[in-house]
Parts: sequence; C-alpha cells; structure tokens
Amino acid sequence: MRIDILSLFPGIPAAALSESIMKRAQEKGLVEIHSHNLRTWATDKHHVTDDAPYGGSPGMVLKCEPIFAAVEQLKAERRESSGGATGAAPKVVLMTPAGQPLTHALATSYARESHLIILCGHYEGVDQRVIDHLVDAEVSIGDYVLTNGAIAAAVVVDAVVRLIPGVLGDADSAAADSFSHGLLEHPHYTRPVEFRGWRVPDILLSGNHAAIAAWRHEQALAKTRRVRPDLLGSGGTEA
Ligand code: 6GU
Repeated sequence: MRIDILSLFPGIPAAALSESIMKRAQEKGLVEIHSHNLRTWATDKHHVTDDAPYGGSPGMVLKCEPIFAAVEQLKAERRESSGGATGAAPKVVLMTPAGQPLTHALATSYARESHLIILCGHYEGVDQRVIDHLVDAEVSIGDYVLTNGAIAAAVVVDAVVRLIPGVLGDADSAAADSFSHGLLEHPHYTRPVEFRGWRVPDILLSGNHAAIAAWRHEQALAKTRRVRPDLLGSGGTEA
C-alpha cells in the first residue's frame, strides 16, 4: 500500500509514523508513506495556500488550486510507476471534524486499498469544490476540534496500517482488539502475582482455559456496559 499525506505541517505525521511498528511496517515494505507540504504546489511567489472566505467570516479557507494540483500529480505519478496499469483508483480522504467518524470498520476497509491520499484541513476548512469534486470521503477522529488535521491523519494512518497483514507480529493481536468483536478488551495481568497487596485474579492462574475465556468475556461485557453502553445497542454481541 502507498499512503500520501498532504498538509501544511508534514513533519507532524512524519514524526508520528517514523517510530515503532509504523517504522517497521515501512522498512518491511508493507507500506510506503510520504508526507508532503501542500505549499510545494502553490505556484505564486509566496506559496499561498489559503485565502479569506467569500461571504465573510473569520478565519481562512484552503484554496482549490494547490490541492487539485497535488492530488492530480500524485495520481499521475502512481499511474506511471505502475506502468499505466488501470489498478484501483486512489482513495482521497479529507481530514475534517465535519467528517464521518473513524471506526474500526472504516480502518479495515481502508487497509484493503492500494493507495490512500489524505488531505489535512486547516484554518476554517477547505474550499467546498475540493470536497465536491476531488474527495471520496471526509473523516473525523472524534467529537472535538484539533488545531489541524495533520494530527488526525497520523491517527488514521496508524489505525489503518496496523491492520495490513504482516504489520503486527502476532497474527492474532489485531483480531483480539477492542472493537473487532464489538466489546472493549478484557483486563490483562503479568508478573508479579501480587503487587502492593493486589493479587492477579485466581482464575488466570488456574490453567482452566475454558473458564479463563468465559471470565474474560464476562469482564469485557461488564466494562463495555460500564463505559461504552452505546456499543451494546443493536448489533452488539450481548445475548
Ligand atoms: Cl480530522 N481535524 C480537526 N482539525 N479536528 C478534528 C478532526 C480532524 N477530527 C476530530 N477533530
């Protein structure tokens, strides 16, 4: 998979994605991530990427021209490097608090793409013609506002890349995650068996795998009921 990120702060996602598992995924050739500065595609002398909104209102709006130029160039380069093959079209995603929420299901669908182009919003937003004629999906990472979408882009890329086969060492570790089964994860313990008087639950020391599995499911259900009852609504796993 190839991922291109376009923002005014390319160092933000580049830093977040250059360590640990994201770093190893790139070294293993499982994903190629490029973080670009949108200003590269602003052709005027001062490399202006934003302007005041028509109709008036505070703040600035990202302009059409540099964004269209960047995305069209990235798409063309990708076509050329694949020998003009008519592979799957790149998916163009705009990071914005006004987008659909990022979920495990959305990350799973993006993990099957061969090319993602992620645009990071900033200031008051981007010109609507970018959304209407260039973008395939608008995505938000939650109901709060960040100063810029570059942080959100790093979140999306991490959530997607860890689902690419081979990225996580243990093939099971993504499958057991919170959300992949609609429940939050059960508690985990490791040595020592007693710390400051707090003991590891006896069941985990019992060697009874069926009982342990049942306990973990109960714990996951109880935690989900307590902190995320919304997950147990229609479609939940509770009988
Ligand atoms: Cl994608 N961008 C910004 N600026 N704020 C956000 C967000 C995105 N998702 C949640 N808050």
